[in-house]
Amino acid sequence: MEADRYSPEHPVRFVTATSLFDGHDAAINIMRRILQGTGVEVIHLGHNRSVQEIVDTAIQEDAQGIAVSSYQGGHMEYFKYMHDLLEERGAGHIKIYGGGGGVIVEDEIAELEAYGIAKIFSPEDGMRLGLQGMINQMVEACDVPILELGFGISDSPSPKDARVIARSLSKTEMGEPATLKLPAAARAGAESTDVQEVQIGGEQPASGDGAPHTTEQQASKIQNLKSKAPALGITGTGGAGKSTLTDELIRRFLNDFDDVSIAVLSVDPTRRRTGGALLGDRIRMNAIYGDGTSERVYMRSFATRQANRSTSKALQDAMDVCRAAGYDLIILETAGIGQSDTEIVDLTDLSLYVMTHDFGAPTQLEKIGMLDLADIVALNKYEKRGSRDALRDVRKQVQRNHMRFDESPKEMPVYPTMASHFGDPGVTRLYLALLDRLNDDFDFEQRSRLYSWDDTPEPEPADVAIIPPNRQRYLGEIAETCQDYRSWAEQQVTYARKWGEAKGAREQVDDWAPEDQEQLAGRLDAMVEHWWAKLDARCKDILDQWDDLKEAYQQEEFTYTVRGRDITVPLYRESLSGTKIPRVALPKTDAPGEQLRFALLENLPGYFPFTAGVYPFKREGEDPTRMFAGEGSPERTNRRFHLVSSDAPANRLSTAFDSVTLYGFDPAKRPDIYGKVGNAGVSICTLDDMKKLYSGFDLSDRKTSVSMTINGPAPMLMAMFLNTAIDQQVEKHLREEGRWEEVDALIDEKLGDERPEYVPYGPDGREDGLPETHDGSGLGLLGCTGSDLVEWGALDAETYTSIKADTLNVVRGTVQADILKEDQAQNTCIFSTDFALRLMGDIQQYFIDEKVRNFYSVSISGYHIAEAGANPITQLAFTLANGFTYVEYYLSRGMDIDDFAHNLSFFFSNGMDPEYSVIGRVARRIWSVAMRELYDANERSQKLKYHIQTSGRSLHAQEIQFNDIRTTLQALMAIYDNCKITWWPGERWVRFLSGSMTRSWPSSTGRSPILTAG
Ligand code: B12
Repeated sequence: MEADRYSPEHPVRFVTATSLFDGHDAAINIMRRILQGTGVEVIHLGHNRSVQEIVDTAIQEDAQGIAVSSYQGGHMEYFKYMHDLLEERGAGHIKIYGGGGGVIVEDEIAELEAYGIAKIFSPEDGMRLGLQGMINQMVEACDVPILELGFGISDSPSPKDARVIARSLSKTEMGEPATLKLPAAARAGAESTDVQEVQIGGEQPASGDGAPHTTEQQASKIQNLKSKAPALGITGTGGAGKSTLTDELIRRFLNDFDDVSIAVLSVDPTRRRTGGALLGDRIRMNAIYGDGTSERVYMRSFATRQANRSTSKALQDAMDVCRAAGYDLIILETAGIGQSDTEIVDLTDLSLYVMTHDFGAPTQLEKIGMLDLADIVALNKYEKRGSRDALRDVRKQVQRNHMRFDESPKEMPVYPTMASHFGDPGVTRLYLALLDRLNDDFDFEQRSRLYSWDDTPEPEPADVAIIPPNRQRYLGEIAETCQDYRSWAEQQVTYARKWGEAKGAREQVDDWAPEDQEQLAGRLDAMVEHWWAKLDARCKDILDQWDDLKEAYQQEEFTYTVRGRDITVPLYRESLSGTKIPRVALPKTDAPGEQLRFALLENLPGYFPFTAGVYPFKREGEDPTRMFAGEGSPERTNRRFHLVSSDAPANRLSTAFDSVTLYGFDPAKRPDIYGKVGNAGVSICTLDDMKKLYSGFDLSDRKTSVSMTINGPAPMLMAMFLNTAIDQQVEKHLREEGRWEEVDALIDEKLGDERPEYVPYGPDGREDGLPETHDGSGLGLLGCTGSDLVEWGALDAETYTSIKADTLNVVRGTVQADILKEDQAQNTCIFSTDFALRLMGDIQQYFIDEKVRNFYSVSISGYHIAEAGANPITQLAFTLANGFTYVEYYLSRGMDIDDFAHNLSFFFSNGMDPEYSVIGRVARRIWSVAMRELYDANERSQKLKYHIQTSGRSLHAQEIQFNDIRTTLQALMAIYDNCKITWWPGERWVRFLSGSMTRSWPSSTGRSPILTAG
């Protein structure tokens, strides 16, 4: 039974996040929502957060607790480091909570809790306490007045010490006076080292209208301090991108000036029903973290603690605290609630209103009070359709509001921006406008070093558009195309049925021989002719050829052609009891309507619309499996790859990278990185690592195929992979030419002691030699490349170029590289989505130019979308939409559909829901119809190829004994649905098979049944 909700007596604040290089945010999202529902103010940082970022945040936000999910391993180092850093910063009172399903095992939990982590929740805790029960435990333990929890601060902290400011702000927020001890030297002109005390907030009641409520005397004291920092108020409609814009403005201030410091105060509403709040602005702030930045930027999130008010009563005091501390600029960001959110104008010196084109009819603009009051307006998300018209309307409205009819609307302080685009000139222009105002109206005295009006053009949406404006309705068009095809097919089926009926009646007239036979026959002939004439030529062909096709599939063998190669396969399998079972069966119907319905909507495997499969038969001689591995060093994983494929006829490898690699970082000794190196994946950060990883496997062999689960840094890893494949062939060539010894000596001479080695470390330390099946190949060019050999005169450029071209032509595999689903579900994003998409386009273009024909440039993945919470239908909808987005983008770059569509592959999750039994069929049909009917693509491009991975989410601790059965059923369903390959990875240690097991579990065969991983 779910526990009752605990009601905190005091304001409780938590920072929530997932750990570094960790995109598993589903769990923490659940936990933070329940925390909010339990009355907690949650400062949510999202995924992939370093210990430093979380600790800085918890201190600046004066939180009682931190809650982190950690699924990527390295949790021992991570949580301990967090504890140590908090202690070191005098913030040991902040309690740390965590969880990570079955990844954090019992002994580790005990060790962490003994170290000082308040609690790590296991799946067993979840079962015992329920979700609410776990949250209650945390909230109750943290339900302590924050002011009673002391920071360990030395006697004379710097005025900008985050802990002092944090606590002062907490005091003013509670209506208590905050006393700041400031060096008198901070006062203009003062030279003494005396300390002066300033009291802010406290006894005097709030004025209620948001006016300052420090006493006059105090106010003048602050005034006297060096800084009368101007306050910039930023408000706007929800979803307008205020925080992203704020972040981009801060980034420009920080880049532009070495000594400008900024305090950001951000306000979000408290939920009236629960008393909790999601303080979500920090999640968009990137510029405020980084080396040395924490001294220059302080950020604090406030909840209104009183629903329906967008600014907290304490804000004026809060700004005074920041002024007194010496910040040069205060930014106050409030949630724009309703159209009359104009309080910010009273609280700040300069105000910025952020809106988008999405305001409805132009008359609505007349109701927006901020268009009357704001000093500057930003029309953000300018790349969206309709923004140009909106800009014109807003400028007109501002002109009207301010009666500035003698000026052009273009002169109005309304700036189009696209804050989510890196380096957007619109944001830079807005920044310059703000800077001008700060300098002109307040003594900000800072002139931009990096930006100028002259060098910054107006933003141009077309420059950033991934999909050209005239194609933005593509998803609608695809839906219409599929619906039209369906309607057309249904209509053709009706004609065929009627034709069949007429033909049948005509035949009966012959047999029956009625009196008016001749007349009837003539009329029926006309009817037969009528319906036949209505049928489309394609449908006539289908009906004409039905019997021949049926006969062809009733022979012993069938021959078909794939890319010019004839493949002959048996058409029957024999059961143990001797029954001959056809591998493909046509529907047993003579009715033309039914025949046509089958052919148009289902069809045999290998025939449009490929519902049953894209090839006539399953591939023989290569199992639909991949050997999945990745742990520790490249050498260790290489040994593993050799072991798991030792007796396989084809080397089908699948690579799991560690989370440090997944996020494009280098391994490092910093504890929150160190613990994750080589954990749950292989650590690859150089070309040499990649060469070692696949050494002993000929990547150009037709029987070798490699898949790589990498997305954010996919372009870089792909480059490493291709170079590995090329250098392998260079080495092979030199050996075949009998020149290897000579070149080997040259490399020795060039690299000396720096020449890298394959160092096989195993679980027991350094091991000797290469794996048994490793022929020593692929290691010769460690430390150098084929092009180095050209430079050193050891290889002629022509030979190298031809080896390169041949290799690119034959190399086989898949790189996941799907950035859209990263943005939606898996979160290994390291660049902006636009930029990452452009990189994907570059890679696809390279594949076309260099004729990389046997490699999938992307694996468009629904798996992660499903595992993050989608049902089978939404999984498919998002995934196909993403696939079509790539199509549209590549087309917009001028690529021909038939040059790239065959490089696209798909990847779905199979769970237990009934829809999973047909997910492949539905996907194939939609894809092929859209490809043929809308994009005019050739047959090869119409074939959607996908693989399935069994659902990790469907595995759980409650019925752990059924997990294997579930997985097997899912895999079976996938095979029945004719998926290209099913992921049956081979991991020796299925420690995390269910994510709920609490100890390492060596499988008895040395090959695990199935390991789930994305
Ligand atoms: C869902 C999932 C995914 C989804 C994540 C979607 C998302 N946005 O969150 C996707 C498919 C994207 C994914 C990807 C990957 N995954 Co994954 N994933 C899982 C899975 C199936 C479930 C994790 C989960 O969210 N559980 C739901 C939570 C609520 O339940 P729970 O984990 O049991 O947690 C309990 C308690 O610990 C507690 N709890 C948890 N956190 C917190 C926090 C707080 C504050 C509190 C109070 C309580 C609490 O709540 C639960 C109560 O019962 C697990 C396997 C499994 N079945 O557990 C693998 C698993 C975690 N993934 C794994 C791996 C390796 C990966 C990848 C690295 C694979 C790869 N090579 O690409 C990627 C990396 C992604 C990334 N960006 O970091 C491994 C980790 C192995 C390891 N560390 O050694 C696992 C264990 C699977 C496996 N067997 O290999 N994954």
